Amino acid sequence: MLIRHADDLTENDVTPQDVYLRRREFLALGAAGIGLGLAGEAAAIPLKGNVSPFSTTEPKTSKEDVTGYNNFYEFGVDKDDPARNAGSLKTSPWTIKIDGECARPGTVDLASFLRGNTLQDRVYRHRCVEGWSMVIPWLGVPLADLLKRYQPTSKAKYVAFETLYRPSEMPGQKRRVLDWPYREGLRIDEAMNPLTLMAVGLYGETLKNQNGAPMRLVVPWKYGFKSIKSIVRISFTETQPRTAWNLSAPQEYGFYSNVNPQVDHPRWSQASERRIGEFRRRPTLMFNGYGEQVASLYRGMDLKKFF
Ligand SMILES: Nc1nc2c(c(=O)[nH]1)N[C@H]1C(S)=C(S)[C@@H](COP(=O)(O)O)O[C@H]1N2
Ligand SMILES: [Mo]
Repeated sequence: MLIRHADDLTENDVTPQDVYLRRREFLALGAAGIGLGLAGEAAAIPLKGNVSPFSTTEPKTSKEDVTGYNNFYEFGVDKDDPARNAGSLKTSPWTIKIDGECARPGTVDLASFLRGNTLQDRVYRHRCVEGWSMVIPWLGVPLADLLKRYQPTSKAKYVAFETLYRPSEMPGQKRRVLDWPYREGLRIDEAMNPLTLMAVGLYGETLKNQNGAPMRLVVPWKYGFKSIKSIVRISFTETQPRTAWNLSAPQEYGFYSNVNPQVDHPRWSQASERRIGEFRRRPTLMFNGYGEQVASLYRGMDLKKFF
């Protein structure tokens, strides 16, 4: 398996044969699924990625917990609701619209995304604002590789993301728990940071619906809610986008939402966390342990004000 720095990977890199074959398998099965008129959740298809130097070597959270203990309010607010209810979501066909401040607006579809990119295997820490954490082996592509193709203009200061709005398949959207669709946003330099991943799989398979199939964001130095699931729109914007949790409780959830043990949530401490599968709490690390990669993005900012 190739081990190279993420920055060294270019579109011209030769795709390893096994990745290529698995992609063909994926596409073939995807097409078969459509042909048979299958509704609901696509069967998990094996995927493979190159090992990334950004991966942590900490023990991974079990696949059962990663796919069974979720936050995805479109399918209910309890941790086991997404696994029970997300089968109703049809993830094929799927396109993401890319618009706003860019020279080449367009659409991405999952199949061409997989054909055009070398996947990376990234084992990331994941810290939920609620005080628990996991270690998850994602498969995905640096978001920057995708965004650059649409040629953001100099006015593109932020990137806004939107989840699908389809109450017939996302029963949680029938209640106004949040102002649907779920929305998130990043500053452009955060979006372009090599850690920021557009994930299409985990544990060597395509994403399960409860984890945000078919494509979801992963921003490992921020609280989990920034990692928006089942994305259908990405917009380059000049002004800071509204985000679902900030709209719902602005005093509790700011735009930045960087993991920060020194800034408590108004209703609880953020100094420690419980790793799912463990019993003792462990201290929470600044930027979730990714300070080496991202601390420079926030130099000179008051992180209590910009929480
Ligand atoms: N569309 C959407 N995206 C979402 C959420 C959600 O409710 N809706 N929950 C967020 C929260 S709070 C967390 S912790 C992560 C959980 O991701 P996981 O279930 O894959 O671990 O997804 C985030 N993305
Ligand atoms: Mo979360």
